[in-house]
Amino acid sequence: MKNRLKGKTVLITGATSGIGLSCAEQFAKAGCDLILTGRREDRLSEISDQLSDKFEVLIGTAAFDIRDRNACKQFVETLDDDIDILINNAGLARGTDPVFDADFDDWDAMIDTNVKGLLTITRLISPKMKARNSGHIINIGSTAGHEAYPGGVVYCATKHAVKAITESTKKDLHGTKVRVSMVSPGLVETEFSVIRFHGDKDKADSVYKGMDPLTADDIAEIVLFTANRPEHVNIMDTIVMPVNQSSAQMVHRDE
Ligand code: NDP
Ligand code: 8X3
Repeated sequence: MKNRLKGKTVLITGATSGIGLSCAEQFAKAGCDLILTGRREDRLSEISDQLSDKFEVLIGTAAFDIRDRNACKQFVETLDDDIDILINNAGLARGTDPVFDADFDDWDAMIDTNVKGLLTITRLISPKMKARNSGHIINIGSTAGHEAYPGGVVYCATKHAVKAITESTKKDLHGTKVRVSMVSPGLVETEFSVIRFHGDKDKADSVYKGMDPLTADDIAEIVLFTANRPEHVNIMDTIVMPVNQSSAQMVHRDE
């Protein structure tokens, strides 16, 4: 496949694990300079060291909480380079309780990260893209942004919001050459479920038991493909599930 990405600067939020980390690896392999963010500073410096040893690319890191709007503003003020590709990936699910039983703090964490954090970064990065008439914003949505399921009242709402934000952002930038896309995965085995179940690893493992889930690399390959299309091609959304999954609750498991 033709590489149209070499030399581009890519900002990835939530690059300390899972899909964001795989995106960092695959975009570095494609010759992109990276700016990686997340809260875990130790992981960011480890990842930066590993990728700079392996690939001839520049890697910058910034550790901050995407829920903190001032921290986001300070981070963007430090950026020297123009961002060619923004991958809005940082996000989480907390809990699977029904609406009448769920924890308010869990709701705040999801809304503040998945919706407000993504919006803040987009608000801060998109003006320069618009001014340069060039750039690509790729949001990580979810099948939960296409189908609401029980126990996912707020997580599904946040991912439906990501779908709406993607569509409105595309329309707000209509007439410019800035591209806006989304990738919407089903079950991907990362740290996602451990975090959703507040650290209960057995419960997290049971989500993927006997069903051959997607990997973070599967999704990063699709993000890379989306970014690597010719400049006149804008993929709006890619909905992707493991073959053993047909909807949020239809998951085939081997005995
Ligand atoms: P991981 O838990 O492995 O990665 C989540 C990333 O988000 C981490 O790098 C984490 O960094 C970062 N993050 C979370 N909260 C914050 C915060 N407040 N401030 C800054 N960074 C934050 O999960 P995934 O890789 O699976 O998830 C990535 C995205 O993919 C999420 O948006 C998720 O909703 C979405 N997704 C996941 C699916 C799955 O089944 N796994 C399926 C569909 C979509 P740190 O902890 O260092 O801050
Ligand atoms: C993560 C996939 O099915 O847990 O977005 O909502 S699911």
